[in-house]
Amino acid sequence: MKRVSILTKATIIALVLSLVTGVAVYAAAGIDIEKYVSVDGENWLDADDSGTGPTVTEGATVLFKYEITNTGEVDVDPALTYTVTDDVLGSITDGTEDPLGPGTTATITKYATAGSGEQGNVATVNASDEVTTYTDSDAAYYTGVAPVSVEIDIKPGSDPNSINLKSKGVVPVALLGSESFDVSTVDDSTVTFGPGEATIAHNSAHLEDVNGDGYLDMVFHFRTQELNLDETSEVADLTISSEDAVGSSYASHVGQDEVNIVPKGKGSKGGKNKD
Ligand SMILES: [Ca+2]
Ligand SMILES: [Ca+2]
Ligand SMILES: [Ca+2]
Repeated sequence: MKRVSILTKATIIALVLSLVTGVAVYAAAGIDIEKYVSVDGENWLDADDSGTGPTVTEGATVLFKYEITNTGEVDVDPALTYTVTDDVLGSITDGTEDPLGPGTTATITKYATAGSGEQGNVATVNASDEVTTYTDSDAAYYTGVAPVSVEIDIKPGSDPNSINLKSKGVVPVALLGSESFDVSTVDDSTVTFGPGEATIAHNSAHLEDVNGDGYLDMVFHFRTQELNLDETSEVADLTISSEDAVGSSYASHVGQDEVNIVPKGKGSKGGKNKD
């Protein structure tokens, strides 16, 4: 007899109460919340514990779904109302306009911008039928990861990569392919360069193996005047953007190379060292 389950104990208590009072005992109300997380809005993970959530690129949208269920068995009057708060996203709903009947579930979806590293947060529901209050909490974890790092070569064939800020011309930048990165799959309209986030100057990029390693590279040209580089610039980033689950753009791949700004500003002894 050592395996008396909690359910059995509860049933016994309910039976005893029923016998004593002559009134059947039901679970009048109760509340449950489950918080889920998704990258694509289709595959949802409960992710209650550290390490069980999805990975999301920093800056992309991460989606959360909250399912709130009245676990009660009978209608209560007044009806069960609820509020949901999230310790990171704040108020999710006050729920008061749409009270929950017994056995019914309300579903709410929210978006957030993915942060860096593992992120865990907890949603809490508080419900009331004006006599009794009920509460439940549930977590969801995800891990924000940096964009994929790619190799680039500013001014292929030149080193240093001198850029004349007064130039009215263009700067060539090669995105280097490798065994694991087929650059021909890159949509050149999603590529930007420099702090000015310049888009490509010509109608399209071209494929060429600029470093002779046997893998095709993609060569873009950007107008120098659109780069927003200045005399203090030492590096410049090439960014490839992708669309996330809600259609927002985020940096999915980033490559960086050095720049040598010319002419040097006042006080700099650049001397005769011409590009
Ligand atoms: Ca969860
Ligand atoms: Ca170069
Ligand atoms: Ca190559």
